[in-house]
Amino acid sequence: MASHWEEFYSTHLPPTDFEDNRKLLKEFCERHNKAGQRVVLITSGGTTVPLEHNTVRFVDNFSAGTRGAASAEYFLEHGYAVIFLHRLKSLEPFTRHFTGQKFMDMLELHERGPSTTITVKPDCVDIVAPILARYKAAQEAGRILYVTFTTVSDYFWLLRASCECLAQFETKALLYLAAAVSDFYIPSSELPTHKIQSGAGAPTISLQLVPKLLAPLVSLWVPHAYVVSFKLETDESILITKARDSMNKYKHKLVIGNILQTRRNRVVFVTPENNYEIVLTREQLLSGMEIEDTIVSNIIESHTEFIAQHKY
Ligand code: 9Z3
Repeated sequence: MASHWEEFYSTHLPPTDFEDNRKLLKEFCERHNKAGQRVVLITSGGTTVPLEHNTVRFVDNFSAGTRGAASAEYFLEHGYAVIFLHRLKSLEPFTRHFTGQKFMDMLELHERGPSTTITVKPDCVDIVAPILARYKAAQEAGRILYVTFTTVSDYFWLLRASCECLAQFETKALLYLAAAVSDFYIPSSELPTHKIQSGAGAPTISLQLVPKLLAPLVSLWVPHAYVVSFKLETDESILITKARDSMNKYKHKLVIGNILQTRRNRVVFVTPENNYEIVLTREQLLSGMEIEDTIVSNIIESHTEFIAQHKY
């Protein structure tokens, strides 16, 4: 009998731009693997669960993609090649620093007819320049690949395709699964084609469990990689138990637990050996420090040890 995840792939079509993305992933991975690079797959942002095939309405979640986008910058800084698999329109590395009106407020317009120019305000140059320099360096070296998803089904297809390309890196591949993936969905076969009409009264919507892809990912798709998953909870009293359960079940290398409201300043690392916390103080947060800086440094240290242990 086909497992739950196999059944999912046999009953859900890949996204329309799937083959293009697969080609890009293949090219990116082959180039960096040949160069002996380490690579990280970062998943980031929330997934949607459509309520209709011609989707007008969908179920979504809170994730802004801050964790993934910030972490991507730190992995690039440490020399990793980065596949940034993220929700369309969620935060992206580098541009995340200039969202909303921030960007406009940093510019000055000098209207001189045909020789009109735009400059960065002098007091903003120290903010923009280092970010721009890091952005350009990553682009010019071709060290980051952006791939987008919207629905949970798109995400599933692109995650498996990414893993298929990452397998060749063996222990040099790191998976950093920070996306907030829906646990529930409506299978394609049960979706109405057209917009749900209100005339028929309030609909009862029945969701089903999505397959847990961490199982085939760890044991079949990238069996030699260093896999890190995140566990989100809202109830502190169950966080560590749930994170530990996930580690025992999937037998990967690290689960990072976090609570919705405190996720920017506190996380718990649950490893096969122990648990430990990373906490930022109010002062550290106010000074602009980001918890992802420490999370990424700690993971890279463990990934380096892991690679060394598996060399023969
Ligand atoms: C996380 O726990 C991430 O840290 C956040 C980051 C989504 C909380 P933001 O995008 O938030 O910076 O706003 N990601 C994993 C969430 C998740 O759904 N994990 C599954 C679970 O908890 C397991 S894969 O059951």
